Amino acid sequence: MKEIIFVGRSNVGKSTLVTALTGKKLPAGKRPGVTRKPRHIPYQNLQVTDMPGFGFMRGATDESQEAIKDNIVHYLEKNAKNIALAVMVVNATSFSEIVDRWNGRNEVPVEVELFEFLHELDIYVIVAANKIDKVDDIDRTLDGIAERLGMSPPWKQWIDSIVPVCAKKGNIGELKKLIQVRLGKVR
Ligand SMILES: Nc1nc2c(ncn2[C@@H]2O[C@H](COP(=O)(O)OP(=O)(O)OP(=O)(O)O)[C@@H](O)[C@H]2O)c(=O)[nH]1
Ligand SMILES: [Mg+2]
Repeated sequence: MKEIIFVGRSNVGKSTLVTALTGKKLPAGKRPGVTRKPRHIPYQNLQVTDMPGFGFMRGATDESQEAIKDNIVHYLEKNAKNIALAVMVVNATSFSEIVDRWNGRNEVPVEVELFEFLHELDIYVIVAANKIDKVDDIDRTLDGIAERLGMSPPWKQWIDSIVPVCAKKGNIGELKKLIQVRLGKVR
């Protein structure tokens, strides 16, 4: 069965978004590190996979955070052929700031690394800019996110690949449309 995979940093709202999409109530929470194992939910004639988040996790050692990241990479490599598309969820309110902080230390930000890795595996990626309810200037914020992922602004040039969402309020209509369009192409 083909799958749609939801990936991203911990606490960005992956599980909330999967719940909004599938109707299946999943554990979500204020603290990072709620989802610890890939969780599969039936959706149409395929399955949606809610992945653990990478990065900071409350109560987890650096080693176990690294191990979770390795597991995600391994999972993607092993299942790449079966993955119809990936939804990379980002927190629209903090994405650019985090990326700039890493770049300032001459490190490749994990989310940028993941984005490129998915492309290397030939997996189509839709970037879902979540928590958009907390953003004042949506266009400016999305321009900044697109730019940091190598998509030159304005973001509206990339409407097949980047979409604002509010998982908490269930405002995910545009994401649903993008998923449908993409699935129509791979089926
Ligand atoms: N303001 C706002 N908060 C949101 C939105 N979506 C999710 N959240 C909140 O963000 C927090 C984390 O949500 P989760 O769905 O658990 O995030 P996750 O990415 O699955 O986290 P991990 O499983 O730890 O990786 C929760 O407190 C959610 O209520 C949104 O659209 N807007
Ligand atoms: Mg989760």
